[in-house]
Amino acid sequence: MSDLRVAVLGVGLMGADHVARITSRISGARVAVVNDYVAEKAEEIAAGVPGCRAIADPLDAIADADVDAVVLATPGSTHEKQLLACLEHGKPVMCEKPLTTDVETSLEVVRREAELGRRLIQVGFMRRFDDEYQHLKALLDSGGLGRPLVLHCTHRNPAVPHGFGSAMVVRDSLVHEVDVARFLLDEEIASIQIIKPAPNPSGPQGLADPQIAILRTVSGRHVDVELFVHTGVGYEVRTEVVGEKGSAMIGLDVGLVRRNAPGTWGGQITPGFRERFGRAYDTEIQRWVDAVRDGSNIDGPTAWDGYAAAAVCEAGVESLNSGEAVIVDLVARESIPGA
Ligand code: ISE
Repeated sequence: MSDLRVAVLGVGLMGADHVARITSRISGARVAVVNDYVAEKAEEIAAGVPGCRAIADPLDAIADADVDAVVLATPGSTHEKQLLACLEHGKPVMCEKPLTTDVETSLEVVRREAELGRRLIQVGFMRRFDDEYQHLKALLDSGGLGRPLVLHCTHRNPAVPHGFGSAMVVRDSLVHEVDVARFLLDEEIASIQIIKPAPNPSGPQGLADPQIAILRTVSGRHVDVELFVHTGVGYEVRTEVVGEKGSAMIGLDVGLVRRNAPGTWGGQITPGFRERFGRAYDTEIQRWVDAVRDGSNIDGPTAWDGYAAAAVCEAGVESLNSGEAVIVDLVARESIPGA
């Protein structure tokens, strides 16, 4: 079977990483086309990949006869149009989060895919492919902790790019914890409240950071998340599950522990999400490529997962502004056959 010909749309940080991984670490696929709104960037990347062309218009790239499948790493605001084009051309697509930037369009994408009667969209919640999350999920599914009751999550970034506002903490960072909670607990989130403690005086002016999110699942289970995106320290993502028969934690970042400096001991903190989740991204893309090649098209989070996360984040942003707990407005999944 010949290699899957992939178009990578958007070759900024994430997209360029995906080009490099498909070209050097993934089997059964090659990057045939790249696109970016900065045309020179796409040209430059294409020049470094054998057999790859840059196509200036993302919709032309999707429609191209030499493209079998698409990776979307474009800005979220462009996803809706690009996802609908992938559905129209019947091309499987791996879409980096968010699915789209608002709940209505996310739901529309879910509906349109369901109407097709086959799944084509996978959403890039890469943590589900991380070894530690996989182990934790297997432990929960085996009943090893009894019924999981409480989830404590820590999400700390050393810094965020200029212009990253308080709502982006919810939509861009918390969204991963929302997916983790849904994945580990296997149920939807019913409500969310965001609390804004005194902000870090060393952080960007006006940024509500840290934030504490309190989520309640449909069956009443509790999830709390500390979001702190400007710590100046490192990338710290920890998850602890407390169940009826004990607890388990991942993300302790315990690599090498040194004890050879006078009076101190310690190790290293992972600097960023690409280092922390690099292997998870590789696994995610390899499994997606394998799924497209065997005709199942996706092997991971679905468009519904993208929509459900968007609905929780939308309620989260409302709570960020009001301070009150907000009920998540999610349509009944059964009302969309095939979703
Ligand atoms: C970033 O966009 C990511 O997706 C990272 O995984 C997350 O930890 C970070 O907070 C986001 O800004």
